[in-house]
Amino acid sequence: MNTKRFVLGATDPVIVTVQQHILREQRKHSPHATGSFSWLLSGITLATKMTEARVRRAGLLDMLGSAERVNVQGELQQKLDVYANAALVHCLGIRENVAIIASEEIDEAITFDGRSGPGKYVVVFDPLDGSSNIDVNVSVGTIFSILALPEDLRASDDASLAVLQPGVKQLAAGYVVYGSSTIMVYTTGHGVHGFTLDPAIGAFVLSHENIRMPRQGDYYSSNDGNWDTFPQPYRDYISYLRSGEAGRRYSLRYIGSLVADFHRTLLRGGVFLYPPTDKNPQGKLRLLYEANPVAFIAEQAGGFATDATQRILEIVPTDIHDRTPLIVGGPFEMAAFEKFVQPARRVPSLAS
Ligand code: AHM
Ligand code: MG
Repeated sequence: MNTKRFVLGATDPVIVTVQQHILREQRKHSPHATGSFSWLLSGITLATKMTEARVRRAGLLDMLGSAERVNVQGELQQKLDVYANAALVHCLGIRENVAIIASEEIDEAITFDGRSGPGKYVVVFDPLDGSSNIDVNVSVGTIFSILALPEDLRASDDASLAVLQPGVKQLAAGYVVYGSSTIMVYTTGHGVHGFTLDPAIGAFVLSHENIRMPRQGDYYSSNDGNWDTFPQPYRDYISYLRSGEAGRRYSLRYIGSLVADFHRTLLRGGVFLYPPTDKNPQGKLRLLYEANPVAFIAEQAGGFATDATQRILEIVPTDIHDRTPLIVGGPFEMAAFEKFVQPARRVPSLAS
């Protein structure tokens, strides 16, 4: 029988969705991959599309304001925090390859399959980052990190042991920003790629391939309201950036949603800092589901992330909700930071 082949013409749109991209990358870097990993990531993209639909219509759906519940961090949960968390728990819970999850909004790690089933991944996430911005129509996001289930974990072990792995062990990390458009950025250790949600077709479509951070940017990003309680070396560093001595006078950009502040820093360069403060002496941001994913992405894009004493990705967590100072930025800014804040470890190969 004669079958007609459909051939795209030069003017036809050629799109690459995030699922296609993941499969293509897997074929390139892990030819024996089973597709299980892309199945897991499709659970995350589905959950983020559910959340994005609510974020877009929040004011029309009684989705604004507090849920009148306090999470493990002692923070008042917003209705959208609760919804975004439930969407991820649901979408990952029906992926049989996910063994354990941990969330900013849940006290303990959750085991899906008793670790005797086929689950081999651990997923850690901040379902809705920047929740103080939800009610005022400012960008918020979802951040995630994927780890392998340790092979030596026994069924009787506490599930959080599977989660307490340093960031260097991440298999993949990413985030979605619900901004003026919705963008997903991910890495599996082979560069950083960005996808814009096309609402007409409901798919994340490749829009930013192989993102590299600029060597030097124009912005620093920190909560200047905390200036008086920043340790002196941080104040000296920021004063240096403002002074023009770095070859340009840096401007301040601060949204108050890590995911949005980091996304700008990734594309435009510069530095984001959340130093220790009087209120948060250990830093405010959470290591496992905020700092680690961002650090993995930054390093893959040519930047670096530190807590001012060591590389973020090498910190060994002791609790799933551990906090850390976070300084993340491009090559120029991170090399300069090293000179101001001791004993920050040398920034590998970025100093020039
Ligand atoms: P959240 O995950 O509960 O929203 O809190 C984390 C947020 C980050 O997105 C942001 O960088 C930081 O808190 C802002 O904190 P501050 O308001 O102290 O500047
Ligand atoms: Mg957060």
